[in-house]
Amino acid sequence: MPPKRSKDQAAPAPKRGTGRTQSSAGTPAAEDPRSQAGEYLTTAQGLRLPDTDHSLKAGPRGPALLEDFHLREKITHFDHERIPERVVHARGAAAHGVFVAYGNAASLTKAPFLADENRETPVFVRFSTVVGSRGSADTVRDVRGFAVKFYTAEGNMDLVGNNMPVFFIQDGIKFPDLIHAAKPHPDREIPQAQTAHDTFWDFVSLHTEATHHVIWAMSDRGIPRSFRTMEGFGVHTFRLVNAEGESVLVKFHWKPVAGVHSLVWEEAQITAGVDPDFHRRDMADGIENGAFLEWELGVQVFPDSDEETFEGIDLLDPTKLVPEELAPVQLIGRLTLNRNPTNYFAETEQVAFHTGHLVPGIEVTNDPLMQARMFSYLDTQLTRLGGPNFSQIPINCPHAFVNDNLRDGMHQTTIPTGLAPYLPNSIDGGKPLVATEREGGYVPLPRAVSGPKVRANPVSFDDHFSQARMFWLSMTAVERVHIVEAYTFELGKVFEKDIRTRTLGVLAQIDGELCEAVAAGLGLPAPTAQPLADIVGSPALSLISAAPGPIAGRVVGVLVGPGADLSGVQKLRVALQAEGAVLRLLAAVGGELGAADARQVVDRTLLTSRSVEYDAVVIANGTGGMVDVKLTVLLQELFRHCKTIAAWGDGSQVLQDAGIDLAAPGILQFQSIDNKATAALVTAVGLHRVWERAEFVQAAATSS
Ligand code: HDE
Repeated sequence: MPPKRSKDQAAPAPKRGTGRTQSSAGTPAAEDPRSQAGEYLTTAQGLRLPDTDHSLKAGPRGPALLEDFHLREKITHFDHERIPERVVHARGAAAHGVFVAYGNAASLTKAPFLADENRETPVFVRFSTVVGSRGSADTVRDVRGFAVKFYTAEGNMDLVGNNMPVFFIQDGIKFPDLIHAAKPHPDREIPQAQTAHDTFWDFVSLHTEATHHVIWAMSDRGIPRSFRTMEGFGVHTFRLVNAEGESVLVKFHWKPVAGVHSLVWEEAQITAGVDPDFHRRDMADGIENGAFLEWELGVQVFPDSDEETFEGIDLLDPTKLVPEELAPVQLIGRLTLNRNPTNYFAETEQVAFHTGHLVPGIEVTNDPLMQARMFSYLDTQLTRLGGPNFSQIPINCPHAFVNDNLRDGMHQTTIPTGLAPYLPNSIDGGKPLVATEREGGYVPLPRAVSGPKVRANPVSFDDHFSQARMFWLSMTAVERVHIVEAYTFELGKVFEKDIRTRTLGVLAQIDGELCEAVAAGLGLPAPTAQPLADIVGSPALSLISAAPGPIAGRVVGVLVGPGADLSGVQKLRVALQAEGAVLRLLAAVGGELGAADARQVVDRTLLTSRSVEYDAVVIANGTGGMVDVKLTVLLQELFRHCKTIAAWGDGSQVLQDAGIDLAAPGILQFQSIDNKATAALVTAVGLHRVWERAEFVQAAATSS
């Protein structure tokens, strides 16, 4: 119990800023706390307003009066609506959900949200790009943030990860250098949200510990299809401690139920212009339609040895991963994102993650990148959220009781009782109490720390190339072509020849074939290859899978003309809906088709649509004869991006007229829409792309 309020004191009535009744901890609010209250427009003081369209003036043509408190309040508040965007990860989107533990992790950790079978923990998850500003496009080539806030009964726990398992730097002190190099050039603030420019490649070609992460960013991982098809990684090694005080080292993985899938580069670029909100729209629409986003949480487990290495891999080096073939990922729980935020600013923008938000059973290691993060996240919120009380903002409030002795500061919204916000005290009865480990106190495992005071890395950190080569060797042929295209594109945008040449020197350390292909695309001589010997690939790193996955949230376009077979369209719609996928009707012009009892509404026209919003397109029977240059572009793009294209009946004619080779891989033709046809389509979309078509569509610079 908190200290009692003395009898002579009063406190504000328990109301929110909107006049809504405030809930006390543990009891649901009488009214929905989200909305504003009352039917009438008011000032921030609750005064009803008769007019909000005209300022108070000295006559209809006169000057505005200083006494117009409504004008001044409205404009002043507006003037301060923006807060500083995040210095990195400014562009993001988030969702609410739940994490359910499988119950098989109790031998690893005492943290109940991971250990207790079927324990449900509310979560809020924010995905982001790193480099771009808040208004930049979703589909740029970049690393993606994958930040999870677990509102556990023991306090908030944040797992602030990325969609790639390694990082550009080994020591947090380099982070400002990395970000200054990746952000737009300081003179013209160009280019936005991308690394295809001189300063980035200048830095990473000189700072070769970035080599492994750079090849991940140049791979298809840098352009995810959607948030739901991204893997997530904790990156650093963490220490888990169980109820017996035994510890293990772990790396966290989020495995997407929808599989890991990416865009192709041209598609990503077109999407950045046509629909900059592509990823956030996909997530919000999916959740609204019941196609929830799902991941399984997994851990790779390593003995907690003094060396903190596993099979010769230094677990404190964040530029290294541990291949899943050496340490399999054990799945310990499931994350489901099932609710959209109500208000972007209040939730997604104001959420504050921190690697230091930990609960008993989970500890950080001495990874020097992690150590710097332990300082940075709390610090940055002071500027971004305007003071030290950001944990009182609803999205950041723990679901556990808070009794923190922290007082005052900007935007204090709690009303602490008692006289003694210090310990020890006698005035407030010595409360609050400190908790022992048994009472849930966060007591880190006592581990000896010693060593000379130095600015130095362990020798093992000097290996910058072995895992970059391992990654390259793990890729399939089509993924390698994409990597070559990406390096060639990015370096092709680098103005300084010295930087391009120096980067080729780095690529020569990864692989000769890679280096030569990029050099050929740039028109530069390839340096002699010097790859490390005896490196083997890790097949688990490849994204290309031979087995079809789930298609929930995928979008299939169906092109119809005025005489189209609408009953076939309806059968297809039902079959796709059963899989959680969406059918979008595409026609030359908008409107409705069919009789009243079988009406089909046109969702998109050739003017309002582009190929990038479909995972596959099907041409309906009865559409034959439709020719339009925009349709040709749409179908050609789908073809180039290796997406499934299908037709039934005379729909094939439309494909032929658009110059689509009907004999090419992934062109499906049906007589009519029956179960066999829908099953074939679902399988094809589940395979994500028709990679066999890739060799038809490579850029000349990379197809040699
Ligand atoms: Fe971050 N990072 N970071 N980072 N990071 C931030 O915190 C920082 C790093 C990551 O959706 C900032 O609240 C330093 C690695 C995500 O709100 C800031 C270093 C990984 C997000 C910050 C790193 C991440 C951030 C900016 C090197 C993957 C978005 C705004 C020592 C494991 C969280 C903020 C969200 C955000 C600092 C490196 C992931 C400035 C100093 C490695 C997902 O505190």
